[in-house]
Amino acid sequence: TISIKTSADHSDSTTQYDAIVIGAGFAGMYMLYRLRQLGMSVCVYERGNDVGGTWYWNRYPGCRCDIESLCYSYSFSPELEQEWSWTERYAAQPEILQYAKHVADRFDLRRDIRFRTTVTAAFFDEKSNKWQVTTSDGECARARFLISAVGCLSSGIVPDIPGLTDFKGAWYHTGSWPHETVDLSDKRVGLIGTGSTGIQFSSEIAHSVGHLTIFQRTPNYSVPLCNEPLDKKDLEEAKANYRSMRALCRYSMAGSPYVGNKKKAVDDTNDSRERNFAAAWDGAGFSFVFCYSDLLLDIDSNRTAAEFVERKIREAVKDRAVADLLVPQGYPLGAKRLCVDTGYYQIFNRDNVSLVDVRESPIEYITPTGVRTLHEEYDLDVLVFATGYDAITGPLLRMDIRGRNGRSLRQKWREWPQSYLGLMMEGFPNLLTITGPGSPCVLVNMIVSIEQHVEWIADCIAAMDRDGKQTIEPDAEAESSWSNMVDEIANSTLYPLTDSWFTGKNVNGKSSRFTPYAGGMGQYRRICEEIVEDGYRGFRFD
Ligand code: N01
Repeated sequence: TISIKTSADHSDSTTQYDAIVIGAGFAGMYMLYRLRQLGMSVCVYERGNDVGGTWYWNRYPGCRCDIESLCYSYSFSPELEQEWSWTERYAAQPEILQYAKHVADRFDLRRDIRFRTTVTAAFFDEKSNKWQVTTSDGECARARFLISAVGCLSSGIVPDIPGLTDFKGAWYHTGSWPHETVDLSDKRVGLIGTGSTGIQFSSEIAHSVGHLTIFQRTPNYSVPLCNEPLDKKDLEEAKANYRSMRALCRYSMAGSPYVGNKKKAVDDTNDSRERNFAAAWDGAGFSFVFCYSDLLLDIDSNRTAAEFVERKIREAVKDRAVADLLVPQGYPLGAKRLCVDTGYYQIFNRDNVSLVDVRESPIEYITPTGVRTLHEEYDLDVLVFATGYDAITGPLLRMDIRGRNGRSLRQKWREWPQSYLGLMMEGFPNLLTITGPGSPCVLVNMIVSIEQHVEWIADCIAAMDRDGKQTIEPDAEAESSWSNMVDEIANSTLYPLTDSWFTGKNVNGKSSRFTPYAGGMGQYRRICEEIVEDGYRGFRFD
């Protein structure tokens, strides 16, 4: 068997570990915990000052998770589950960050995390079968396993609009919001972007700013969050039933305990459909999209939901011309990730909120005092970019990763980010990607997705150790047939029918493919289990 060191080996000038993990968000923290249980020496590199990943960086006003807190939390420790008490049905960012910090303290994780350190490059040395990793402070370290826990939405995009450097006011991207309080009261705030982030941000600040100008290119479908405090009784009940709830999440479609309606919307009567949509609108939050089984599969069914949401938007927004602009057109509900809000449409009834259609009147440039569109100039004190992310592959390709024969991941993924199970790539032995492209990742509750990958990786490493294997790598055929299947499943859904960060079309020059595995969390988990039972079918060990 392979001898596993229990502490970092500094015997040559490059520090050696058994495993290097990139990122100390929810994925990296749990990976560290599991690798330590295997007795491995581990270094986690984290570019932030603390743990939390997404929830460390996204501190913008209104930031909140739209997956219920009781299931957007780790399931691996029953003690942790019992001692932590969520205060709201949907937790706000500060509470989730507090939870991440609590986990780091409770399991003493920080001593193996190198904060303020960005991994810039990694190459696989075929002679030693080790990964050599270079960091922003010029250090090198080597490890047998390189595990990416970089997240799917961690590479923010600020659009290249001329004049931004001349802007005299303050500007921010929501994904790197300052730690100190940003005083927006009485300010003229401009917001570019109306995805999940822009919708949360604007709903939160509209009441307290001087004026809010929202520059909208594409209206989004949004449904009410229906957040509420969790009282003592709710919590006690949830804590008593954690195990059965987690079991439901693990084998569900979207990693949540919500059991979707098996009925198809097209098969329902108008009256019953209206009642069903109304009930989902009044309580399901994001799960609105599962209130029929075929809303993401059948365009006619989808249209019934879209029409319902359109009626709700028109009921909420008094000014007809503004409502016209807010109603999404020409793409299916949920094909861009469904947004979830608290009073978003209502803010447009306020005198201090205005909506600018930048599809009709594009932003031409940023002036020292505001934004100039084709038809008008807007004076602003603060400009906020809620303009999204180079998603899923972006955070991986930001690093110069090179596998066998010096081949880079950027080259490999130029056309299409092929992987096996979203976990590994042919030509890149012992590189494992938690929630990589080709896995359910962003389509499901991320924590459920993360835990499944982390556990699969830890079990795989333990099996390799038992069998005396040094490296693991997928076969080219297994990788291409998996990637083709991911593509086929995507094409059987409505997701590819619009441009979005799901398809990569939001990034100039990015190859456009719908990369997440859309077959559901439960089905994916079963496939991973079968592959292991089948002796790690599709993988090669040396
Ligand atoms: O990013 P997005 P996000 N000029 O890409 C617009 C998760 N999340 O940060 O659609 C003008 O969705 C762009 O317009 P268009 C969640 O999974 C979860 O909001 O390209 N506009 C779009 O409106 C989510 O889906 C939570 O025409 C420009 C917006 O910017 C994902 O993160 C909360 C532009 C970008 O929307 C990403 O959401 C927040 C330009 N040059 C986020 N460039 C919860 O849990 C871009 N846009 C609740």
